[in-house]
Amino acid sequence: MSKNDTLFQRAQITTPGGVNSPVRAFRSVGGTPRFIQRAEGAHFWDADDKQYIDYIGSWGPAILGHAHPTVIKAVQEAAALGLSFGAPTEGEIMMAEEICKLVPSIEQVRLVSSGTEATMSALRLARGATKRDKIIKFEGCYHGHADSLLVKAGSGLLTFGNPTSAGVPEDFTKHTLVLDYNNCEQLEAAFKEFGDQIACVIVEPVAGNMNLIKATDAFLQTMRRLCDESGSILIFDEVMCGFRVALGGAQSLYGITPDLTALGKVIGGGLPVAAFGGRASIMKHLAPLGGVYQAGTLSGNPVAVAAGLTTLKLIQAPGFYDELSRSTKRLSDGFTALGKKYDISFCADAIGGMFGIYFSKEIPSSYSQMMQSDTASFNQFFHLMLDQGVYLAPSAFEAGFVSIAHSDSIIDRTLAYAENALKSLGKPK
Ligand code: HOZ
Repeated sequence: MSKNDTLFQRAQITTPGGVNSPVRAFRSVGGTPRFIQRAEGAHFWDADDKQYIDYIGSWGPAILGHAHPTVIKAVQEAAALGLSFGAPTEGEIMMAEEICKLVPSIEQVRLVSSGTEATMSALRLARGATKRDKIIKFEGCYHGHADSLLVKAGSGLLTFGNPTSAGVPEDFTKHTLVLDYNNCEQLEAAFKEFGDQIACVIVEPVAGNMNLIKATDAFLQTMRRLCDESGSILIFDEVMCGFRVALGGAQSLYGITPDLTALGKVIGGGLPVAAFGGRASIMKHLAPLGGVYQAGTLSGNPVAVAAGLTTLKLIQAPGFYDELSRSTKRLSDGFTALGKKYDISFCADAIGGMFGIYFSKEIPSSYSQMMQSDTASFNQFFHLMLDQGVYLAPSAFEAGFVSIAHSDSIIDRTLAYAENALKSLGKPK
């Protein structure tokens, strides 16, 4: 029995499903999760000391590659000064200044510890500032596990949503309207019906939780206009795509200014830092200035901030995003070319350091299109890649991540393994 098997059996005794976050359990792809013992650059090693090229990068944060020496040094130095104070530090000011400089729509920012906290707090702030209850989200966008966001579409187009998780009372979701991603007509209809009651629209401008799906310009422009016309707040959830697709986030690529932005992942450089921020006129509603309560013992933790701040400095190196985007595109173009070569419904897409691979004829643009992809072929492909030492996200519905440490030779090796895998897959159509 492998050490991974032994650890998985042991883990299941004391931890539900053996993991601390469900997708890590390999339930959708089957098999034994790999227990990771160490990581460096573009690679990690499992409990059996098998090396993998890592394409999840801790689900986004590892943009510099794992264990970047400058980040590790900053963390060690900060740790030596004390792990947590529960009182403000200069590092938090520097972090806030850096975020406001890099994302101009953010005039003020509050640091928290997870993406879920960031989106949940942004939502409460939007409701508090507008004194409205209703919110709009989009099918397939994941904004963390706050109650009112674990919601799927209701029975009709303009009916409010139903819980997607046990334990979420229907009452908690009755203010959440769930619309189709990239569907401007539905947005128009929703605002026509409920415009003056809508506190906010929350969206992943580049969705990364239904695999990678890019918003269209028209979709984001329509929601910006409708929010302006109705006095609703536009929240960009850039927990995944912020500092990932471009230095200024997806908002800088699309040229759209949200009112509030949620950030996470890259801004912590691998430690738990997330943030939400935006217009000062909205942020002033937050305690201690205003009546919207939010707090956290480990918010702005000095060690986590040291990792985040150092990461934010390093990603500003000249040409960083050009290089990251070039490598990611090399990978996704390579995947697509293989799909064509073997006449398989298999293609890929990329933006900045994020990519998606799809067992479908075309790149999907909505959740329902994504749901039609061939997940059985993905699962086979996942294991064929894993066996060759490539760790892809263990679900057909997750995006992939490339780091600056993924050299051309690592990517070309990945593509050679993908070719082997696709050849042995046969011809799923
Ligand atoms: N929220 C991630 C999936 N989109 C999973 C995070 C994790 O398991 O680490």
